[in-house]
Amino acid sequence: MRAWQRSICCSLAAAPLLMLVVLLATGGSFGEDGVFLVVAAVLPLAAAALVWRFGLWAKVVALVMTLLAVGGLFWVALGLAFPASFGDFVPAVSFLVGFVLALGGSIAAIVRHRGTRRPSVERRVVGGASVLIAVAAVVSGALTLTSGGSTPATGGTAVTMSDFSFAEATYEVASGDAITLIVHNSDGVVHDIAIPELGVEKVSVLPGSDAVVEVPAPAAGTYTVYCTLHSNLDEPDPERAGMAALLVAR
Ligand SMILES: [Cu+2]
Repeated sequence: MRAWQRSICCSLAAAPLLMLVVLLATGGSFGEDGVFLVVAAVLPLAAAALVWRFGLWAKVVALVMTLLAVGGLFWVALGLAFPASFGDFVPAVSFLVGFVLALGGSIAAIVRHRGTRRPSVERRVVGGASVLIAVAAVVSGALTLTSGGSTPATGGTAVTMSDFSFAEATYEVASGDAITLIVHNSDGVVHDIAIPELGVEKVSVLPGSDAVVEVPAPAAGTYTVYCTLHSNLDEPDPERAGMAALLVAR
């Protein structure tokens, strides 16, 4: 297998594998997310094996699979916004680099005639890609280590997020007074919190960090609290919405 093919495999497969490691290392359970991540890691490896083994048709298949990977770009865009979250940022960079290499490589493999290979160009591209991912990993690792572990905030209702859910199904607060939520994220990836019915816009919570969320005095009632990244905002029932909980004001 040629260098750029290896590089594509590694960077595309590394993204979900890295997320899986972060998920398990931070106490998350394997579950559906784990299965999804394993499948996502195997797909680029299978595509590369096809290209390596077979001829033009396999290259076309690889190109189609690359285009399917566009589906993964939504969380890439998301992860790139959080360099201080290793578990989001580094897989995103790795995936994006692998995607660009795969797209360019697949097209070049189909278009190019035999004997017009440019090994020196390929080597330089692959080298540059590796350096880019390594720099992203070092910078993001440093930012993640320095941003987490700050003095825990106090003086409000504690809300903990772990294993892609809220620790409690229901949070009870007093109605009629403004309240403060101290939101702690014990996962290895970014979560956020929003309470649309109370006009509380999403606040991001970095891995291992706290966020202080001010909630304007709620009237007595029940409100749905969402992590907008991992839930369906159109679903008021937290059981079905995904990463959501209830805020009950009495
Ligand atoms: Cu979340």
